Amino acid sequence: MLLVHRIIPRIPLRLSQRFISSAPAISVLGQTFKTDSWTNATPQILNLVGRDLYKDPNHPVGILKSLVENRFNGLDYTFYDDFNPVVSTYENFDVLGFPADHPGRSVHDSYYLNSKYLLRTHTSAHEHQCFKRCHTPGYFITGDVYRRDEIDRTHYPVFHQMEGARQWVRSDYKSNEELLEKIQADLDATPKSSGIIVTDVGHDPVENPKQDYMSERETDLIGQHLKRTIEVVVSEVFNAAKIAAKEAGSKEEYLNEPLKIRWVEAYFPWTSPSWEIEVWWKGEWLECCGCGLVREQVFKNSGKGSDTIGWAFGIGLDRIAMLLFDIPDIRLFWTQDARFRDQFREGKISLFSPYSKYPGSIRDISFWLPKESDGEFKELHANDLMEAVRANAGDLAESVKLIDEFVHPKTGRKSQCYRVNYQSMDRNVTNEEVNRVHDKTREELVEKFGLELR
Ligand code: FA5
Ligand code: MG
Repeated sequence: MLLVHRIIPRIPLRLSQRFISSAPAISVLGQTFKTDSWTNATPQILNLVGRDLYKDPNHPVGILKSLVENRFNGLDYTFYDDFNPVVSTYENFDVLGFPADHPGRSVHDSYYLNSKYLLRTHTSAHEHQCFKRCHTPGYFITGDVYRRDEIDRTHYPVFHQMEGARQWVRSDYKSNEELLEKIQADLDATPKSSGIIVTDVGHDPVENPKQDYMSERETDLIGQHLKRTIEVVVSEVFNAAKIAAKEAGSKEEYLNEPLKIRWVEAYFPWTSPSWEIEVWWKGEWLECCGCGLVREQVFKNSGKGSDTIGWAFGIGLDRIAMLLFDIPDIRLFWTQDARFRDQFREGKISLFSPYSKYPGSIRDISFWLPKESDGEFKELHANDLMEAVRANAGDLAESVKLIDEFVHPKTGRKSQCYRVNYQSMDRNVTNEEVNRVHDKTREELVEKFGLELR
């Protein structure tokens, strides 16, 4: 089914223009958006909108989603997975208190349909709606999120997040004492995780403070409730991964050790204090989830105000699913190849067995950056180069790396060289095809950004 339709084919543009289409409008999931100078969502990206991998019960991302949801079934949470990925800048940024100059708002980092609408960059874009309309104390939201980013085995411009949140309304209780007792009771009712070692840093009272509208006791209890909830998610998932690895015959040392996790302090504009959780997995700390106590302003913007206190977290599903199912390349999630898709079944964690490895084909792009009239060279944002590669190569682009950079001592001109590995997961690629794709990308970079190829 064709869910996304571009009205007019793209035409090449000049150096300083940021939009990719002169089409007057683009349509996404049946809604039409007038384009303007902010429009930078490419047809390749728009084609992925509506694929809804997380709703497929037999897809690794869908299996992971169900694993988490089932754990919290019956614990007063509502599960949402139907929000439109097109959101307003108000929902994605303003309502959460992102400052006007926050880098996340930049056209280099996000995919805009126009100056008012973008593809959500995180599931937090729906927090205020859920706080407003949810009839249970907590909720989960799952969805696809979109970010312009580098190209390699763990980065893809679309990935999946699961948002969790929980609120307590002060006026529901006769006294603050009663409220605190309820939070304590909810904490006691939260399943305890087993077989994990947790390091907790607490929070810095100045850099990562409690909010004025909450007491020390509220902050402490709700923080504990938040952390215990996330620890349950993490231990559930990673212990399942260990069982799957053992079943598949792995004898690796780490499978018999308790899971190590640590809390580190973080910053998000709409939570305070804030943290991230990291998991020690095969020799490195892996960042899984950002979280914190929701700021009063979000509750105010949801029509609730100082009467409500609570927490929220956002967990990335793809990297965890890669570990869980032993999937080596994030692009595999998007393949339609039955040799991938037929390996996974609802409710079951199983390790991926690679069906074959096709050789890669390396090409470099070397160029001089253009000079401005004042003699300064104009930088090319790496994400703009990544987009040009993606636009022409699609999922053939396995990785793109900056491998060389220098300024000419005499002319002061700056040169860069990026290396692209073209490698399909599903088939052999011919040299002719790679050359054609690579040449198109080079031409496009010259036309759009005024680069001089070397
Ligand atoms: C956020 O997106 C916040 N919305 C999380 C949050 C929610 C904080 C609620 C506070 C309250 P962050 O950009 O760090 O935060 O992303 C959250 C998680 O998504 C990361 O921990 C990581 O697991 C995953 N993630 C982030 N970027 C990528 C990427 N490019 N590819 C795959 N996973 C990613
Ligand atoms: Mg982060």
